[in-house]
Amino acid sequence: MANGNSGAHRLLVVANRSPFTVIEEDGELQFKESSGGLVSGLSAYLDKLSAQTGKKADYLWVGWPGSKVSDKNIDRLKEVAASEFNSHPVFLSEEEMENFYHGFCNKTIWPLFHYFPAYTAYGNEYWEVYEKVNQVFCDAVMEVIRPGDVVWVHDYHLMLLPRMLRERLPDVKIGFFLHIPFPSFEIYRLLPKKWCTGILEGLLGADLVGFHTFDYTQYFLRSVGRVLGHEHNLGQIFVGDRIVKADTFPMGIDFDKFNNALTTPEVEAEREEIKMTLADEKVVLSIDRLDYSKGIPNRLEGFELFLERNPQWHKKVVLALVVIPSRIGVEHYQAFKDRIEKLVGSINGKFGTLDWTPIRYQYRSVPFPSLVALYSTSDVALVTPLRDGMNLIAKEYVASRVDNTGVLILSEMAGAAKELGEAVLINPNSREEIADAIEEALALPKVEQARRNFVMQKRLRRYNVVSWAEDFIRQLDATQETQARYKARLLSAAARDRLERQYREAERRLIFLDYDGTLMPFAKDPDTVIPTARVRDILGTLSEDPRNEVVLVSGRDKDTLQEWFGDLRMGLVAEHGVWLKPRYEDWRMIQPLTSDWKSSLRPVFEMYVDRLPGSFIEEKDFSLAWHYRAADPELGPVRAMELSHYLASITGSTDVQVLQGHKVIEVKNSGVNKGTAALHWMSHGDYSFILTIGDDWTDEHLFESLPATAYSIRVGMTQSAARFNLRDTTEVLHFLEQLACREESLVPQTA
Ligand code: GDG
Repeated sequence: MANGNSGAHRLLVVANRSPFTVIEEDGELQFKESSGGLVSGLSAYLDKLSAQTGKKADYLWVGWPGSKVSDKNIDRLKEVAASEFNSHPVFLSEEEMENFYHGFCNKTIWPLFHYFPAYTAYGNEYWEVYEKVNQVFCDAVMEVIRPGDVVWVHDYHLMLLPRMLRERLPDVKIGFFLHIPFPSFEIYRLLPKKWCTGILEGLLGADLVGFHTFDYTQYFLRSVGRVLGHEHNLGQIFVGDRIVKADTFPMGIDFDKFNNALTTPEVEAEREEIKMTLADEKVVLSIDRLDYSKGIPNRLEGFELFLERNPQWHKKVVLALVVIPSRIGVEHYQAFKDRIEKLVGSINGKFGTLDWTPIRYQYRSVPFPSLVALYSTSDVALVTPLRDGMNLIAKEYVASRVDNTGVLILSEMAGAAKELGEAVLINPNSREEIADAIEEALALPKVEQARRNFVMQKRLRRYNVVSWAEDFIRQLDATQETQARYKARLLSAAARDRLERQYREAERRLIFLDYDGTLMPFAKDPDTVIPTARVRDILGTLSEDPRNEVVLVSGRDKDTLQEWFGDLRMGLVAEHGVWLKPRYEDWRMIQPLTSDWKSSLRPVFEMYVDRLPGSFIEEKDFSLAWHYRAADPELGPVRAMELSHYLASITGSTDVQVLQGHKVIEVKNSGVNKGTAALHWMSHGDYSFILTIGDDWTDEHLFESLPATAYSIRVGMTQSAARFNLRDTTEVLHFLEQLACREESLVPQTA
């Protein structure tokens, strides 16, 4: 980590590309500002950040500068990158770039995440270099990061980076934003397991993971659940003791930049030129990077059908087709360009005349003034991607329509369609829909055009790229605050010292311990969760101490507890408080109960065992439990919800209650719980120290029944009536071991 002013809170933007491109020619460096969605979008936000503080260095952009330079120019490159572009260059060899950028990024992730599995390459060498390059970025960040910096990682090139950074900087604030779609699980799972897991774990190193649309966020959460087994609550995922939030942030554009550009002399000149050339024709604009995801052939076929069906429009309309060079060198792209050019030739050949060319095709980058001139002079924009994370072109077209006219035809497969519902929405796979949409757009009255654009512009103006970035950073702060609140509940060293002191000083101590999830981690089959020698040792040591009364409070049946712990000098509670066994005494029921209800409910449980493979019934003396830990992780909770609703409806007027534990639904007599069982001990002795540890909500009854001075600890990072949290069973055992050992070494051995 770099030294520096620790008071300065900078934003470190980390993206594959720098905000500039460097070229070395005859030993001299030439710098060119990069265009493109992310760079132009974020620069508006970064400019605002600079303006707010009055100084330029409030952010630093870490990225690859576009080419390799000779060793003698490296220092100079770093210098100019820092002074001119607030940037820190990452250096990659050509071979790394080949396997990383052209390989894993653009031949594996890009096609797969855009639903082109047939184009997806699964080469292991790509994955290895992807890992390696993410590590190079991690090292580059480590070189420049200062305490207090916030790291914002962008896009699919760097999905492993958040975790790599987290391992080296556990407390740094990290946000990640994915600019492309996150695909549905059925597509995502096509990746080899190691990559599936690695990518999700990589992303979960961040505090906040952002997506353009609600669907992408849901698909991500679903993959996290299916692949890693982490559940979420409204997008909040507990990963160990960390909270990670997944949320939706539809990226906006720099609205004013497009809306105010028309009056600049450069744009005016460009507009005049276009108007002179296409004076008598309506213009349908198509502009995209050359990419198979953008649906350019589909749109050409749709235009062709439109011309076929509408001879009255011949010579009155042109399609201005601008294709921006991109990813030159990836084989699909070259083949794709050929296909587009063939189609253009064929359509022009079929419909064109000496004085009319239906498609005006250009393959080139366009400077900003030409781009705005094209947007603002075109009557229709035809945006038909087969898949697109967001699609900024659609938004920029609407923003450039200062007089509110113009019609946007937009694919419903673009993220932008979620916000631009007033556009003419089409399915890009249907040439009929595209042809109909062009016809509809050309005939749409100006008043209706204005009405639609007015609504869309209002939305784009308000949630522009600056609001988008501010919203993201605000959420990132909020996630870390939530995280800090949870962390504050962890049993701190100071609280632990206090607890241990009171423990040592107390004459009589009462200790309640839950078993599953507290002393032992869960397993698919509860019968296999047999206490280890270590657990028995801890319980043995604690219960041997004459000042201790140790009680194991479990939901398990009494025979199992008897078999596992009957030889220890401790109290036992089975079936969540139905059965008590004070030490040296026999088992007894807490109160007279009946189990007649079991026979009528058993068939209901059996029906759910049939409906959910992997689930099973556990029958205890006074309860029935339906376990579903080993079942399908998504169907399980659905069936559990159905079962518990059904049980609640049929047991409403009876004396039984329905409990939901960790992957288990249990029915038992009401009025009996771990809390009522604990009262038995608390009312039979005068204890100056009480400690309770439990992990699920059946233990909450226990926590609530305790006096305020008692120590209560909930295992896992969840809200609870307990005073403290410990992370997991490992921490519990370590804590109890220390309590037991310290005591042993402090108490003089008299025997
Ligand atoms: C990815 C996702 C998501 C492009 N060429 C020129 C130029 N541009 C500018 C456009 C626009 C941006 O680049 C392109 O953005 P898109 O959204 O259309 O698409 P991708 O490049 O595929 O971007 C996409 C985006 O990230 C943001 O998250 O929307 O879904 O695929 O801003 O204006 N600008 C100029 N000349 C060019 O030649 N002036």
